[in-house]
Amino acid sequence: MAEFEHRIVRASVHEVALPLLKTFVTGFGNTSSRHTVLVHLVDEEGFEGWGEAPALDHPFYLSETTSTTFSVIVEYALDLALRSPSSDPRDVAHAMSPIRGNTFARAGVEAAFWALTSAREGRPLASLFGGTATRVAVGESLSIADTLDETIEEVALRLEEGYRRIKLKIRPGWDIEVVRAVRETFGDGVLLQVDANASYTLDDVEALRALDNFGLLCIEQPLGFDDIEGSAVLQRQLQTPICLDEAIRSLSDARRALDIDACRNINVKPGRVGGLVASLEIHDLCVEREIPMWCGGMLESGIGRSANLALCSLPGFNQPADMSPASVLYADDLVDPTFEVEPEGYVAVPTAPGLGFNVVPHRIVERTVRFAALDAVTHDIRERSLEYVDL
Ligand code: OSB
Ligand code: MG
Repeated sequence: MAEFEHRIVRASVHEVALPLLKTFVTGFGNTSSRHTVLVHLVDEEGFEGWGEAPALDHPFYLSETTSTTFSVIVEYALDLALRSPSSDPRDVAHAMSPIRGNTFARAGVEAAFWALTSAREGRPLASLFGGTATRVAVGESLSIADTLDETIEEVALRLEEGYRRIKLKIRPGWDIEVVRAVRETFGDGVLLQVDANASYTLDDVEALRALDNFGLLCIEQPLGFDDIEGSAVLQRQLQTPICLDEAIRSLSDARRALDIDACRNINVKPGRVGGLVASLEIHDLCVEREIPMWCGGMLESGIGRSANLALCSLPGFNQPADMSPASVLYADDLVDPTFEVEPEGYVAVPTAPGLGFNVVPHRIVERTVRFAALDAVTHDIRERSLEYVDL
């Protein structure tokens, strides 16, 4: 890729408040406030790259939070990335590899370098990844609701809008009844799956086995967030494929899980696995082992979603993605125009180089609650008053 070094003249980090329309309710609890972290790079020729590090505000999905992500990027990840021998995202990912864990932080920085590289080379992100699909089948991930009627109503709306798959969030006490109600109302033709977000234990095998009767595509992360071994024990007792989300935070986690049959389906989120490079490696592993896979979501803004869409253009992403557009989640998006779901349930893969969408600088500036810029030469952190946030 980059044969010669392009100097980054500006690197900044923004914590941005996103206006969530309603509380997202899952097996790990409620998400009512959503701040995301953005990385912005500008090189000496004026090319820019945006990346998103979409950890949640709280440490109840995984250990990283918006705050830890912001700090690790500002204090460590950006400095290592800027010392990389080249700005090729693979080199950048390697340069950040001394950082243990903190996958969202590393992924956000790496994503900005991918977008920058794409802009410089004038090639869409999807083509840099080697992806060929021009559109991505999408599904919705439905929050746990107060009543079954509410869920039925929302499923009806999404199916009418064309969404190609429904994922119901479940937890003990909100599982078999909601799945049965959706199957009884909409029939067996609907692609349906559930996501427990680590809210069951091996003592709940009977409740989970009861779900085998509903022809689900998968049961996502039934057991503890890091319980790969337990998942293998459970998979032996279930017909429905287990899909791992939380428990796979690297290529080696994915390999370990597949080696012991802890899952037969994988949800790939670039933030969770440490970046797009790791996502591509997990993709290749799943293709080699013929494991169905799909791209999950972290309620990203259009900035993070655009990289996810490019990733989904690869052939191994053979099940619908969690890709509800901003119109479902937020009052508005950080990109404009943003994407919507086409009537047949697809979203187009961006074709323009860079992010493939135009960011709206004034929305980012207005919603930035924490900001830091790195000195381009010394990499010293220059935390500035928010009054000076400017793009
Ligand atoms: O478990 O897949 C999950 C959102 C935040 C954290 C974890 C998860 C989710 C979702 C939402 O299910 C998917 C989306 O981004 O649309
Ligand atoms: Mg999940």
